[in-house]
Amino acid sequence: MTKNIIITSALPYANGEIHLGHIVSTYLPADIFARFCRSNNINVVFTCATDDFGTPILLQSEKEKTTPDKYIDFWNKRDLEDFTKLGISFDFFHKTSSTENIKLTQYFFQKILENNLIYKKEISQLYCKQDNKYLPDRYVLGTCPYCNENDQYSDGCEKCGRVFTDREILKPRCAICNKTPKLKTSMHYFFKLSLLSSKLKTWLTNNSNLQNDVKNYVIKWIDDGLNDWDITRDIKWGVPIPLEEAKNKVLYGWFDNHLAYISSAIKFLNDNGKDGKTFWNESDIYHFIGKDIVYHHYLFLPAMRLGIEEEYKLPNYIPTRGHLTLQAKKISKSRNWYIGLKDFLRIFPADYLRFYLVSINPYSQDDLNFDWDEFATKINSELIGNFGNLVNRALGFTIKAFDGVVPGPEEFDDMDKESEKKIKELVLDMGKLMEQNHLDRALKKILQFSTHFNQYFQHKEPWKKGPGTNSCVYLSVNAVRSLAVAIYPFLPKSSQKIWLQLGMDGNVSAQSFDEISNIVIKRGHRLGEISPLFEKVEESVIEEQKTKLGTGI
Ligand code: B3M
Ligand code: ZN
Repeated sequence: MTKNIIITSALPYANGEIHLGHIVSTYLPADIFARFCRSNNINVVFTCATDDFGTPILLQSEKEKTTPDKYIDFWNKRDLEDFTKLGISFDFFHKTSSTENIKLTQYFFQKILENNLIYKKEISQLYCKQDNKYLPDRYVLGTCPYCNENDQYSDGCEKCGRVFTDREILKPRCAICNKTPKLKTSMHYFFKLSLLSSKLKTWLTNNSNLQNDVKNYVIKWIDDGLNDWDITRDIKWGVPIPLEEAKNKVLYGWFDNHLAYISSAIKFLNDNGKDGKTFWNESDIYHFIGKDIVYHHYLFLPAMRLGIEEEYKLPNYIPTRGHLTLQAKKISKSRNWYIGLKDFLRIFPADYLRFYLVSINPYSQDDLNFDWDEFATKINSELIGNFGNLVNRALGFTIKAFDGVVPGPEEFDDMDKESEKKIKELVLDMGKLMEQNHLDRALKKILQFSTHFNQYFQHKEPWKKGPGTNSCVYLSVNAVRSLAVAIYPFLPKSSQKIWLQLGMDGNVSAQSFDEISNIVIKRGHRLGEISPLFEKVEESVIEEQKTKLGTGI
């Protein structure tokens, strides 16, 4: 691993609350990875921002009779609040409408233009006479020209992932008044994506860090032929095109939004006395995304950086994960088939959600399902019954039988030796998986480790105070310490609680990850005060949650 790592999560639209669907692919994996890297003494910059521009936001702020500025400010604050409650540890949460991002976007536009990668073309655009406006992107609903899915917006299809335009969508209708729009001409700027096809293909092919299955279908899109990309919109809400002749036009949201990865990271670094641009270019760069925005991150984003001669480094990794369904049905806000993050965290601790979502979330594009019963089972049997049980038992017994003072070991028998080996090997077992982003599998290793120690404790029966009791207590308490450090990236709050119960100094977040496998707690160490870490999830509470779905409550 290198010394500098930049981590970004896909930017939430400043348009409505964060729900569980957002968390699973992007924010949680990125946070766990960021915490893991920090524990490895790497300089991590983990940034995100709200995605402020574009038609949906303009549309919604119009509906709510407020200004887009006020509207996005509200959601920017609210999103950060919600993320913080979940323990998402952004170093900086900015905005795509920030001065820094507007400047950087205009700089990219100008540079790409100078490099002859932008041309102008008069096109016909859908225009609604009733509402008196051009209707880009989400102002138009219709049928996907590739897979025939109905009720898609004119900028791309949620079902098949293809990106298209309002001229291509079938059976278009105005999203404001539902009337069929007419065509009207307008001058637009196009980015020569097609010209960059072979460069993009080379970059994708040579980058062995990208997940192969995603890479392969993106390469297939390139082989099928890329369309040049219309980067202009005839609306007022967006980054102004820095040309006198294009006064009433703005740049498309997907031209500026991913540039906020760069502008936010650099601002944060510059504000903290570093040279942000140099840091960016010397870092390993990770953009965490969900699979619905593959096209934008594997084509538009690298194409723009290639278009200015890689003045800003391209990503090394684009960890891409699947969608979340809820009780096996598609998440939908309008049908109230969704769970808001804030509401969830009113009822359950953040670490419960983190535990469950990681445990069902592989490093792949497979879709995942949030299931209330499975959630309760996982928390009650794995987190509490296995992990929490070991912590409770080992520490509780030390308090009861040894007055909270850890005894020194006796000579180890075979079982003790095997357990000592488990401690020594834990960091290797899970560290590699964490580096490779297999977070679910790393978590599984931790649970296997605590299963082992539960069995060991049970087998040794220290409450009988026979020979070997001291070794058992000594090793079990040390195993709990290893667990506290290992579980930190996943369950930051609970791991700090364990740390305090162990009577350790400072903060568990300051522990270096390779210390997981050291036997640090020695004879005579005094434990802190203990209390149960977790509370069981009651069936009645789960049933209540289920009834809230789909009822509009
Ligand atoms: N704002 C959210 C989405 O399409 C979009 C991501 C931008 S990442 C640069 O899911
Ligand atoms: Zn209309």
